[in-house]
Order: sequence, then structure tokens, then C-alpha cells
Amino acid sequence: MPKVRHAMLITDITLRRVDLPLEQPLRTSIHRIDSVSCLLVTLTTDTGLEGEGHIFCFGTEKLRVLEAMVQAFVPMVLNRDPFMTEALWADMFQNSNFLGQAGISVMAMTPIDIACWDIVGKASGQNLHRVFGGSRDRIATYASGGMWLAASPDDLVQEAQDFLKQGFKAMKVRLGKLPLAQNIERVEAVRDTIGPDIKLMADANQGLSVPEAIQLARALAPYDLFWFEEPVPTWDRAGHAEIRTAIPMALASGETEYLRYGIRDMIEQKSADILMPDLQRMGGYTEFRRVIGQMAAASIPFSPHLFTEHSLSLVTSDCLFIEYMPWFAPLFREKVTINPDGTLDIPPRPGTGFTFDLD
Ligand code: SMN
Ligand code: MG
Repeated sequence: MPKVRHAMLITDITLRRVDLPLEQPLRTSIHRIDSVSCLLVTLTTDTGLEGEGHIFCFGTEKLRVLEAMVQAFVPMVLNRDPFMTEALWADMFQNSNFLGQAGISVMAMTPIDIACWDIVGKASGQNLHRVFGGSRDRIATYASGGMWLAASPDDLVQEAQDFLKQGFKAMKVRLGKLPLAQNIERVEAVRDTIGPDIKLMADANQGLSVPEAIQLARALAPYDLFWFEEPVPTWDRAGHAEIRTAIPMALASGETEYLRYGIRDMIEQKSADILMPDLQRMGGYTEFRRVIGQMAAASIPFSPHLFTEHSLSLVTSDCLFIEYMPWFAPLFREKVTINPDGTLDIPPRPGTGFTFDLD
């Protein structure tokens, strides 16, 4: 019988801040995005294997807060076995109680948890998608790096054409606190450009009231939206449920929820037809995989929020789409490419399949 090899140990943790500037500030209903500030976390082990994970926020100053929280976890992580992901996660979570077990605390757990899993994958020579239980080689993706709120209908036409040229078979337009006619005009401009066969999603980024959302979604019925996303503030789960039953298309939401508790509450309150957990707000792969179980038990399909590269490992049979957001591509040596059928390959490389390009 082969023996289990015990106690690989984490011997060092390196944190690096990287500011990815944008050509122009981006807007949604609630975000003003000037830069994508990333924290890169590398765990070194006594075997020489390294694991990598990252988190981000909008703005360098806020990133320093996240970095300080990750630093606070370092003494709990050093000299621990990176395979003991459950124990590490539970310890960091309990240790966060006084500051609050959501927000910055949970985000700071994420890159450590991802880096541990990256080591597990590399040690077994397998991609994490296979370690977690492989389901397929490729997954549909939708274009999300564009069609921001500042885009005019003419800009939207241009961006939709660009997305089609890149091979996308699905894309997402941002809507917001705009007069009804302007929101409709935005969707109409894109649908007229892409024709009936390309899937189209619309994201209101929590910018509407319940009556506004119902009125808008009903008016959008002729444009065949695949989903209508985050219509009202994230804490209004009952409002989500009311909208969901009143509109003709699927309601997608959940990117702003934390952990199994936030997703549980959305499931219990029937807030969404499609859930969109965010890897960073789930505290990494350990908890996201628990949440995949919760969603499966409720028969609710999901589409992970952002983190194109690292979410590819989380694809299961219930995953509808991976969001294609190009922000993090400069961090990695390996690039995600869009297949002619509008899918992304799940990388055959070990671990997450993506390694930091430190140059
Ligand atoms: C979104 C949220 C935060 C940053 C960028 C984009 C948006 C999405 O809600 O779903 O992509
Ligand atoms: Mg969204």
C-alpha cells in the first residue's frame, strides 16, 4: 500500500502589490473604477513547490488595507501543511470574528486558500478542475470587459462588433440609474448588432428600485435577454424575489454575497434563478466548492463572478458560463484564448494552470 506523504510545510509567504492602470475610468451604477489594484500572494514550501493566489480592489489605498489583513494571517499560515485546506480556512475564519467574518477578512483569506490548492494541484500533477472532479474540457464564456455605463448606443454597437470579431457568442451590457428609454435603447442597440443567435445579458449593478426593475425587465422582453443581473441592492433579497417572479427572463445575482451564509439566504428567499458567487468573496476554492453543493441541492445553475483564469477550475456540470474579464490577464504568463465556438479551454496545466508573470 502506498503511504500518504505527510506534512509538506509552508516556509515563506511573499506579497506583491501590482496596480493595473486602465486606459480610462470605468463606471457601473455603483462603481467608479480607475485602476485594478492586485495583491499577488506566493506561498513557498519546504519541497520547493510554490502556490499562487491573488485578490484585487479598486484603488491602491484600499489595497494596502487588504494587504495588512493578509499579513495578519501570515503567522497562522507559516509552518502549516498546505494540503490541510479545511483546517487553515477554519482557523483564518475564526480568527476574523472580531473584525467581522465578511468583507476584508474573507477577501484576505482568499489568496492563501487559492495558493494552497495551487500547491495541491501541482503536487498531484493535475489541473485543479480534475482534482475537484473533472466535468469537461471547455466552457461557454461571455464578454464582460466592455459595454460600461459611459458607453453611448453608438459605442455599444462598436463594442458589440468587436466582441463578435473576437469570437464571443455571448456578451453583457451594463444598465443603470437611467431613464427607462435610455436603458432600453442600450439593449436594443446591442441586440440589433448581434442578431438573434448571440446570447445577451444585462447588468444593472444594484442601481434600480424594485418597481423600476420590474418595469425595465418587462420592457426588455422583446430583446431575449439570457439574464437580467443584480437589479437592486444586494441586501434586498426579498426585493430580488419579488422581481424574479414578475419578470419574463432569468434573474441572476449573488456576486456581492459572502460565503455559504449569503448564498444560503439567497436560495432560501428564492432571490435568483442563476447565482453568481465571486471567488474572492467566497474566501477561495474551499468555500466556493461547498457553495457549489448548496446550489446543486437547490437546482440553481451558476456562473462565477469575474476571475476568468481561476474560476475555470470551478466549472462543474451546473456551471453555465465563465465571465471573460481581461483585467487579470497581464498578471499571468499563460493566456486564456477564446475558441471559435465561443468557449474557453480548461487548462491542462497543473494547479490553477496560471502562473504569475513577475516581469
Ligand atoms: C462588475 C462588478 C465589479 C467589477 C466589475 C464588473 C459587474 C459584473 O457586476 O458582473 O461583471
Ligand atoms: Mg454584475
